[in-house]
Amino acid sequence: MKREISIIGAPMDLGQARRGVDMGPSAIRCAGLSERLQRLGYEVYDEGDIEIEIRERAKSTSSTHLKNLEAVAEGNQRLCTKIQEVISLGRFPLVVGGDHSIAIGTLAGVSKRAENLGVIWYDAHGDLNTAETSPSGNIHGMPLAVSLGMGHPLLTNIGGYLPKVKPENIVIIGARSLDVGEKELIREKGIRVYTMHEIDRLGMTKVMEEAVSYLKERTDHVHLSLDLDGLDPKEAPGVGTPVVGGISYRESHLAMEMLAEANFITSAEFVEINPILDDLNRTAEVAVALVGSLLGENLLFEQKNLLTLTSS
Ligand code: EXY
Ligand code: MN
Ligand code: MN
Ligand code: MN
Repeated sequence: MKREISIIGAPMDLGQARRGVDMGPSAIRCAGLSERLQRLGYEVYDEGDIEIEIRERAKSTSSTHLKNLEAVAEGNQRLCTKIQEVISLGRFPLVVGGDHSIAIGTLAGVSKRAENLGVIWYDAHGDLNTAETSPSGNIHGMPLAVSLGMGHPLLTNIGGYLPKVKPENIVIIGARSLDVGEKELIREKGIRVYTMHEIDRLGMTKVMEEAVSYLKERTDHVHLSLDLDGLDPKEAPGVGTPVVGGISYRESHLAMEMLAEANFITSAEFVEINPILDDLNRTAEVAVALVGSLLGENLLFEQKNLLTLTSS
């Protein structure tokens, strides 16, 4: 049974305008990511960081309002290749960002092996904009649409195939800031969304039970894409696009613990940690604690609760 995890840093800050999110991988390493996983009993390989162009050299050359398009695409192609390499070694890919545009490369990397990739998108936002609907031109607001095959071909064709995910295999959790075009797309494609309203109303237990059984029925691999801005900014302040009224720290742990129990997550990424905007290194510490819960940490006992981490 393989219990090997590869940490892949993706210091991407070109999918949005604020400085500092490229320091996310470093912050999360400082917060003790490897050690936490080793204590749980996993074999941990830190693959280092994917090369990302620096902002000063990364202007878009083509006629598009998508910011830093070519450099975002190149970084994501490298990330995709790295993930496929890690998967071929039978290891669980754990990607740390970086802004959420890196999900384009992650999903391109993990989807290749799946017939029916499932995606849990834990986020205040839908990240479902296209060039036409985006209010900002920021690619970190687009990765889920890109993965559905919608958007600039330089992005949708990463990995050499499209789409990476079917709309019925997506579950969004924590949404509370959706643009008009994103809402239309959600309705048109029938994407399952648990907004904060549903979380308040049903409770996180019910939301996760439903999400897990929905995805178990229809997918063969499930990727968790966790944007730290899904949490309330009081508890995870170091993010570039905070939205009040978010998921609590404890609800987030409960969600991760339920995913650990379900034992069906085959890849994960933690994104949008911006140490410049943080309160010391609090948000990275939250991320590391959530990774611990996702991968089987037990609150009461030192006892190991290793997940299968099936990678094939
Ligand atoms: N919907 C807005 C946009 O497209 O510009 C904000 C997107 C923020 C995306 C964040 C990280 O999840
Ligand atoms: Mn950079
Ligand atoms: Mn996001
Ligand atoms: Mn977000």
